[in-house]
Amino acid sequence: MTVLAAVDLGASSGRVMAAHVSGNRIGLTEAARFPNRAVPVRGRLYWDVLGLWSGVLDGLRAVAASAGDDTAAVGVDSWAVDYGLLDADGHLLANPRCYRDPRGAEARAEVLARTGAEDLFALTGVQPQPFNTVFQLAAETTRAHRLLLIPDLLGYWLSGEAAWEATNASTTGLIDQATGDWSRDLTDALGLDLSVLGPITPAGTVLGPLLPEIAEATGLSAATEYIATASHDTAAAVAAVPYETDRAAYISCGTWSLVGTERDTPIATPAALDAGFTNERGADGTVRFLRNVAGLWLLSESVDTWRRQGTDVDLPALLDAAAAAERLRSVVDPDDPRFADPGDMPERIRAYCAETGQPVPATPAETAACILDSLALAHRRAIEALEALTGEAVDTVHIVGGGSKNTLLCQLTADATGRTVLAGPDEATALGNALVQAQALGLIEPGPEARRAAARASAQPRRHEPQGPQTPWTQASQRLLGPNR
Ligand code: LFR
Repeated sequence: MTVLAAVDLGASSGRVMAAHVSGNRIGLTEAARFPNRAVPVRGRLYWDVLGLWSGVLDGLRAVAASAGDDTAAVGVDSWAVDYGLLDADGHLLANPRCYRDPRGAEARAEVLARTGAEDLFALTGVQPQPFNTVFQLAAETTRAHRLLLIPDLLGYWLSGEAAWEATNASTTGLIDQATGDWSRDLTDALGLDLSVLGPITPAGTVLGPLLPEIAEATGLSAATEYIATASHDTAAAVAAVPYETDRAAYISCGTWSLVGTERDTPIATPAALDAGFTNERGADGTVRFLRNVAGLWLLSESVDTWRRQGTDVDLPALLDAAAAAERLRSVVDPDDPRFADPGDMPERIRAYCAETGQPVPATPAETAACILDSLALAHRRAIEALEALTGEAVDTVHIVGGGSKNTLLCQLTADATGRTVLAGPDEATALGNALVQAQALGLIEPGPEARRAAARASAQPRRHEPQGPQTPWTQASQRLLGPNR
């Protein structure tokens, strides 16, 4: 049996999964998991990329120990937009910053003053979020020789080959959506150095074998290929959605909830800009038309805060208590900018509720209920906007990724949207990473249809039908967003 190593780096953990391919079915087993978190230093926020690198090598060693020479390839995906800068000899110049670092917001204002938000959106199709690579880059003066996004950086360390993989490159805000290539007009206008970027590599490109020293250090065979998989984690997750109908939307649910559909063409209209949507590229060049909703980040930051303050939190018990709590007692807009930075989330939620004249959540259970109700409402808002912008009805919502294990959030999303929710796979990112690798090696037929069939063969989603009346959700939605949105 062929084994593929899918390295998946998320904002709160990294993992190396062994993907066993048999026919068009992929079964995943976890070889290693290690924590990840942004590290604050003097008001700045960094990633511990060398800690991640050590975790990746340990994970590959574990794959080699169990699958040995059956391991045909390795592919890496991670969150988007962040990068490492290299000198002319290929050495890392500085520790990569985290996208929640404050520097992007200021640069965003300066860039938008020059380009205009609507023109920039029309050019790139990418929602101008403060963390986009374009704004981060505009905030730094660099003598770098190369810029590599995080998965491409790790791929370079593993294979010696530099690549600029298309799905992740599409998130940078530096690509002209009409050509699919870096926009020289934009980099010239902003005074950015285009020479740090190289040719775009399609997802599913075999870059070549692992470097000999990496094969030796991990115990993998010297013939193991490195594949530029769909290296944006969300693109990998979307590549593994087990679609059953063509009227389905997805929510890739984890730190963020990415709510969208796959299309052939982008929508870069002022209405899409206003509604917070973006156009990113998927495997096989599809357009991932989606909105970033602040996701389970609000809950994970709350849990961290309680633990820091000495309250012992058991997550399953907390979710049971949140399920039993009164529904829609108080709701927040999870996308309010005050929730974007790391920190005391329960306090910010209390302040939001007090300011908006709602009951203030006093206990962890009430706070968790508020967060999950609010996320379900934000999912509903995004699905409704999606339908309005695409003119296409959505009857099924696939929730994939780690958040699909949160059965309460899945049920509340079904209730709030009035639509069937299909939950899982929870390891969609690793599965999509492996599916794209399997296609690159010819183990699975090429093209999106064969990939979706393989995703269906590899997953058993859990079904949630909407329960209870829609009226309370509609009323809460108006309370949250105002009657006109
Ligand atoms: C999800 C994700 C989102 C991206 C955000 C920041 O993990 O990749 O798609 O907008 O992280 O990179």
